[in-house]
Amino acid sequence: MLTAGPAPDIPLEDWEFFITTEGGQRHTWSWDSFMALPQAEVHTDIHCVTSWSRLGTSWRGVSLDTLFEDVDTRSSFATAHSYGGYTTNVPLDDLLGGRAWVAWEFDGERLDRAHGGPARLLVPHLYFWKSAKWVHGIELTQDDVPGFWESNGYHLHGDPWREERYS
Ligand SMILES: Nc1nc2c(c(=O)[nH]1)N[C@H]1C(S)=C(S)[C@@H](COP(=O)(O)O)O[C@H]1N2
Ligand SMILES: [Mo]
Repeated sequence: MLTAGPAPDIPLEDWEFFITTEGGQRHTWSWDSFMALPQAEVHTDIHCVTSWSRLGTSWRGVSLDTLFEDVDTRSSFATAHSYGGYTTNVPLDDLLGGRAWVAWEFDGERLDRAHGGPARLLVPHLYFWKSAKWVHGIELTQDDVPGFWESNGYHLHGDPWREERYS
């Protein structure tokens, strides 16, 4: 599967990234404060659950480790929320340790709207439906709450090497 619903249009001056914790704290970044964070270059393969893989893609963005630096949480799970309403659940451990980014550049160009611009989640070690396009923020949860595709029969975790496709 590819994209559910139309691509939302988010002007950079309205864009915001949030992380909310189980205790009710809300951390937010404007586009400018997000761009002022340390930026990472990522070279990786990506795998869609239905058919395709793309080898050797290049991205630039901010590591989730950077965004979580000041976040105090005891949650084990996260739900990524996208502009437009898409959600996907990921264990918090899969977002940390240099394995996930909020990416805004693809192959040297600004990420275009069709592919999730201004910014998308990039979690390349999981199936690509976890890489939420038009990402708005991360909600931390104590329980693993199925997101959009996970509620429609796809796997809660989605590791391509274990072929975790369907639940
Ligand atoms: N917001 C949002 N993100 C999404 C999706 C979606 O429907 N909505 N589809 C997912 C799926 S199934 C895939 S394979 C990739 C497709 O990304 P691409 O359009 O850049 O190839 O986005 C993922 N992220
Ligand atoms: Mo997909």
